[in-house]
Amino acid sequence: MTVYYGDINADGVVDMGDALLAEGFALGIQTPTADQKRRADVNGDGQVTGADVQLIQQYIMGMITQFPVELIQPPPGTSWSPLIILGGLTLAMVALSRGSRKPQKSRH
Ligand SMILES: [Ca+2]
Ligand SMILES: [Ca+2]
Repeated sequence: MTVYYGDINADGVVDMGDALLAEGFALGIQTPTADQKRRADVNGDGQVTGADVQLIQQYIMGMITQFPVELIQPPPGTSWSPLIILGGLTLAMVALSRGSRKPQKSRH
């Protein structure tokens, strides 16, 4: 199995070196390349923040075995399985139905 997300320095393992790199990106100390940014954004929100650093640390500690981004966006070069597409559609539909159900506040 290829390691992609979380493996920011691309050495095949997710370890503290990657967590430190992610921290550097999150704090703005280091500027990631496009590929590094994609590897570091493990929750898939398009930005590298403390939340991603936390997820990478949790992964290293074995608290999680998968990053949230892997459920919504497979690593580049991976073909989309029908199951993932179905899951993505479900997520999109949930997001849409949530958006349309905004509570209407009466303004006075
Ligand atoms: Ca690494
Ligand atoms: Ca992120």
